[in-house]
Amino acid sequence: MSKLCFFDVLDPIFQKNPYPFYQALHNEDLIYCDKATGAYFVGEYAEVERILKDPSFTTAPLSVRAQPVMRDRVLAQMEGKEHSEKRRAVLHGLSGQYFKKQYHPLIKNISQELINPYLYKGSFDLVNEFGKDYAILVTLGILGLPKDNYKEIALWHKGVADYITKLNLSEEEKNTSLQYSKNLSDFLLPIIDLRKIDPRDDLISLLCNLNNSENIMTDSEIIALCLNILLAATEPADKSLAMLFKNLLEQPEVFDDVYNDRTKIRAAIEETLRLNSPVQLIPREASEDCIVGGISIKKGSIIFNMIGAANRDPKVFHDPNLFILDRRAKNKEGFCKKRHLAFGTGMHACLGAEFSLRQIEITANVILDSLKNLKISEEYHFSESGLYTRGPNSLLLTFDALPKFNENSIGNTRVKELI
Ligand code: 2IO
Repeated sequence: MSKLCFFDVLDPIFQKNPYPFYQALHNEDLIYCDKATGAYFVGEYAEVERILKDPSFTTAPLSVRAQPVMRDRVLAQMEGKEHSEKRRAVLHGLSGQYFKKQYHPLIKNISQELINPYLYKGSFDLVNEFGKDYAILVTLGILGLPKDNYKEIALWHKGVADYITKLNLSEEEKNTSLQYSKNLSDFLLPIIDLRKIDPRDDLISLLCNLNNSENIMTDSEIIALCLNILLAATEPADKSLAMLFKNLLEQPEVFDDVYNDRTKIRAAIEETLRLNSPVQLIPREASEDCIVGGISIKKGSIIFNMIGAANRDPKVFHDPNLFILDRRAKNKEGFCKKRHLAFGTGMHACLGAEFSLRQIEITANVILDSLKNLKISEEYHFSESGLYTRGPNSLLLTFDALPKFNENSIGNTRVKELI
């Protein structure tokens, strides 16, 4: 039976580095319980998997965590026919059929355009000078939203994300988040009206025209679905991309291996998602009295599934704290008994999983093809943050700068042709 261990989820030591807490959880078979709120934190792989697959652990926590800023129910709050229909529709909009034609060039162009200004510089911060803009621009692209004021939308998105993912927001911060959510809604509403009359080939048009005979969606339902996608597609993207490059560049021989054989990028992304899961917590509520890890838990209790801990469970992953590129290929040797839970599991498992893997793969290729002699800067100090969604605060990289365009020496050669 697990031991109940009271802790403070807001403890700065835990926030700074939760990984030793995860290790203790596995070594000593613990379930944490937050002293202030009474919420449980479960990290054993088998229990997390069971809880996520068992509908008696509901997504009710999202009605307080997410609904106020999503302005209506998100997909994870739905079930039955409504859930399967809407989920299938969004999945279809993100599927391979559109990917090659639309999303691949979109993602590639955004990545290239964002990287171009740094080609002559020889250094950049992959999180703050690339990843954050990249994440929001790709999401706006797939939704088919205008990009002209993307910086403002990124700010509003951050406010909405904070409301859901920060565990200690002040009343003032909550009000700012609610205002930003309203701003996003005001931005979306006229576009939704346009797409209803004149649909285009984008996800937002698909959402607007989802209404079948028995199920007419209200504007707030459409907005909630748009905000759901905006958040779920943006929030983890820069974090995963930066951790991928950090993991690769920390082991130069692994970097070279992937550089020379790009089919290995997928494995590197998957291993990054396991080791540095961008979504660390998935909340559920016990709809009846239950037993978790042998401990009795009362109906109505909140349970945070610690994805970051489950993905380092030594019962499932050999040497769980190490980045092992071919871990999944070595499953027969016990390196990886199951797939990571970074996308969750069960009926609410991430519907953008395949899309996001392809997205990060395309961008990683653009970066690898554009930047030669890529290294982590000697001035770089790693730090990461976030309890719910977690990622590096920055990632300073250096590479060989292209020679500056010089009219006298290269005459009429256009910069474009040089790249
Ligand atoms: C609105 C937390 C980035 C989702 C969400 C809280 C619902 C759902 C998730 C992920 C990732 C976000 N939950 N995506 O954990 O849509």
